[in-house]
Amino acid sequence: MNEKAISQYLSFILRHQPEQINLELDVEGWANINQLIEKSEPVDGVRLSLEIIQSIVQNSDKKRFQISEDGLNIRAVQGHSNRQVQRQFDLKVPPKFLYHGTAERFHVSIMELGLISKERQYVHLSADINTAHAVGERYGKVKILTIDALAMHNKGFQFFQAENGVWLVEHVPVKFII
Ligand code: HQG
Repeated sequence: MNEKAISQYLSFILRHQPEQINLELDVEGWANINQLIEKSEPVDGVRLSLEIIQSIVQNSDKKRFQISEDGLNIRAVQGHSNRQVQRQFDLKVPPKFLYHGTAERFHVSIMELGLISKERQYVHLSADINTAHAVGERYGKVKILTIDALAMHNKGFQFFQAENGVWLVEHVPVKFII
């Protein structure tokens, strides 16, 4: 079984395109697990089952998914682009610095526009450089940006933290990128 491919499929459905399989997500991102199992397409020839889903949720390196306490529902905790989902995250005071890993080739544009969320609802930041590196690596030669998060907070920017530790903010203006 290709756990990575199944995890990517779940990310695609639960963050971006539930419409593709006519699955409903509520405003907090929850989908009914039985409906997900019924409606999902096979991944590399493997049909989703409750056991497979539970194993993916437990093994997800970034803790991308959450199963509700009653076991009935599943969601991606962050990373949504789907506009049906408008999760309420807790406001949190960030540490002095947060990090964002990106590609070197995006740097010029970032230093013009700041960090923008593009397709997603938030810019994603991490508290440690290694995570930022892993995120940036997906795009090629990595550029790590240090964000003066506490200064942003002091200017009234709202920071949120998802259940898996990822920091979220709507936009990072250029002057806070160190
Ligand atoms: C870049 C994955 C040009 C930004 C990761 C990033 C993360 C700009 C890309 C999570 C820009 C957007 C999110 C500007 C931002 N000009 N480029 N002004 N502002 N960008 O995928 O942060 O494995 O939407 O630097 O690990 O890369 O899927 O965001 O390179 O946690 O669970 O535009 O997704 O998690 O890309 O990644 P993304 P991200 P999963």
